[in-house]
Amino acid sequence: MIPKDHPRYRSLVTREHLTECAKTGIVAWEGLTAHGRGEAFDYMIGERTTPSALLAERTAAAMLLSASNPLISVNGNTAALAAKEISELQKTCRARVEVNLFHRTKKRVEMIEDFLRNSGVDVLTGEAEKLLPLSHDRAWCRRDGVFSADVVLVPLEDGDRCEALVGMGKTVIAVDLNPLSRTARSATLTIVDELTRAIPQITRACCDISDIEQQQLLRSVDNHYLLSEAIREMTLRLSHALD
Ligand code: PTJ
Repeated sequence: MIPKDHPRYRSLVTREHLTECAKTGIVAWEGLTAHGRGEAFDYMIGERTTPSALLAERTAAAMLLSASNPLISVNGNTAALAAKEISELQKTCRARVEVNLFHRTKKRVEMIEDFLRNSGVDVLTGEAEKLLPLSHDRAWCRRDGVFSADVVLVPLEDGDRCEALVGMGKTVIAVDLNPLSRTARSATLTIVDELTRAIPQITRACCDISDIEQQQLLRSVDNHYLLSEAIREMTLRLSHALD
């Protein structure tokens, strides 16, 4: 039992939730270590949405709203952490949602799809095929899923698929607290923010963005600048950590 007045209450409750989800199979056991890496980077940005992350989130909203076929690709960690938030974003930007897993089993895919549906997400159904140029199981997707999307939001992605999707000419938006990861560096746009803060910020931006702001953001996408800013914000915070 985690006491409500524990200074790390939210973090501990999240860990407990992810552990429970790992026991049921929604989260891969490897997903727990991935979460730990994310937590470490979240410390470095001060567990808040930084100015550069907010700019990336508003740009992501502009990209999703201007897409003809937007898609949100969901894995185990994303479903466990942010199913409700994904449902809200889907309603706002009319994106399709598809479950794509690295540690893929048919049972896990079905379990995560049901979990998302119970949170109000409209999840793509139908047979997946090995359609992406990858040697691992992230190659599996549906023809009307990631394969045909023009803009793909990929929270907590692995670098291989991110590179493959960019190589296929897609606009790829990553959410990754690690600005040094291959995913972060190869995506069209990377949001260096914690998933449960990032998704609601994108949804909010989808609701209040003007046409003028949308056009401005689309004209000025610069992932290298956003990653440099994220690293600068971390460095600044670290250099004052013991003040
Ligand atoms: O459910 P599956 O089978 O598809 O597997 C999912 C995981 C997450 C295990 C798989 O995609 C994986 O191994 O991912 P990586 O390569 O460890 O990358 C995950 C990235 O997400 C890391 O760079 C973390 O820093 C980052 N991350 C972890 N938790 C969060 C996060 N970024 C934002 N918000 C988080 N909560």
